[in-house]
Amino acid sequence: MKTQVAIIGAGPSGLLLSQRLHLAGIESIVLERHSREHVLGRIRAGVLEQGLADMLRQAGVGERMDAEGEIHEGVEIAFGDNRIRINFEQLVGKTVMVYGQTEVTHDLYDARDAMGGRIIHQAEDVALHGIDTDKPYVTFKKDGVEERIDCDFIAGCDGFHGPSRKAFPADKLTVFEKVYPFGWLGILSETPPVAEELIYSGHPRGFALCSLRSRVLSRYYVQVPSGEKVEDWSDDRFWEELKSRLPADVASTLVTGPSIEKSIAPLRSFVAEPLTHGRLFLVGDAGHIVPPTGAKGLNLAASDVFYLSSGLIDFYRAGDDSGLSGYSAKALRRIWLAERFSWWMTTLLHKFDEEAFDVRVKRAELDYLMSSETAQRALAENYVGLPYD
Ligand code: FAS
Ligand code: PHB
Repeated sequence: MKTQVAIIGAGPSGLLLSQRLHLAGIESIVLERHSREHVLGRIRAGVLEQGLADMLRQAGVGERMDAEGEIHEGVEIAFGDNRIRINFEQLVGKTVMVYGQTEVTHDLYDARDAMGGRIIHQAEDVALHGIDTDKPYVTFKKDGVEERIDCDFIAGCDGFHGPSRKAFPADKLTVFEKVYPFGWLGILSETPPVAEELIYSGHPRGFALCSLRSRVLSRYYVQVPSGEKVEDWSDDRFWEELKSRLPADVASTLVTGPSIEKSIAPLRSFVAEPLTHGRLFLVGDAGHIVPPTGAKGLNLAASDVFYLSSGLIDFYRAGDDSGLSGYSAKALRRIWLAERFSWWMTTLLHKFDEEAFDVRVKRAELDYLMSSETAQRALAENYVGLPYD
């Protein structure tokens, strides 16, 4: 097989990149290790920055999002009964779209199908070759048969555990990592959300988040120590723990119900530098991970796709490779700004085994946030998403 861009991974990064390239007349083939059902069974992000929402609209994939998603003008930050609403609209004149990553992936799949996109599922043993030559290629097995795709470029959209980052020569890659001593136990329930907007709650027992997918589908999280097993968390135990971490009036109106999904996600901050080696480009979780406290994971994948697709379009249309050679530096600048914000939100709102001094500093940080419009504007500016340029 031959194509212009071989894309490894059919998550949001790979599918959105394939869609944007197709609309610019650039061919791609997407290789995915799992089935479509498996990919669509994942429950992950819930908040889209305006930049991602606009990209989906431009890619012809925004209709259902605009019909079923919710525009949110703010979020609530609570610490015990101290609460502050961060009013994005009033502070920075922007909003966010609440629409599940699962639905985004669904919509991208439908768009790729409608345009005859080539997505090969259950591709096994994907391997990258010749990435530092001008004729790279990818091999894989499909139904036991060895296949090969010759291409001009490879986009590694294969997430944190994929093969692309591992294809870098060890001496050409530097990684920066912080592993947090806790994870998020998340639950999806067919219950009305407890509030109109998201509530991020810090509490001496640990962090909790009240989110949603629609007016009848709620998404909740509680911080749990690393090593916790999801099977040790009955629904009742989850609901009691969640209530114990929320302001009293919120806890009293919480509608509980059976979980339709329950899982634990570990939290880490991770960046690989550079994101490019030869003809291979890392995109999304393949190149970086953020703790989900800042709702940045999916949104960073989107800005990577924007930068890389723009560079590829300039290359194929005008022979201009400046976007490709500048991709890593440009993407990493926005990545590190989001890493900082996600680390800050996580440190501020989660329970750590801290020294007394650190506890007091955190209390002062919260006091400053609650009392300073400037601090609230800084949070709002980062939460809605820093500009792509
Ligand atoms: P993805 O991991 O989504 O997609 C990578 C794709 O590559 C997958 O489909 C995988 O099957 C495929 N792949 C891997 N290895 C392969 C191989 N060898 N061959 C072929 N294909 C291969 N972000 C938020 O903003 N908020 C959240 O609440 C949130 N929750 C999360 C919960 C979990 C459990 C995880 C893991 C992540 C969460 N994230 C969250 C982050 C998440 O949304 C990512 O940022 C987003 O999925 C990034 O998209 P991709 O870069 O496409 O990576
Ligand atoms: C979610 O709805 O899954 C969600 C929302 C905001 C976050 C993280 C997760 O910061």
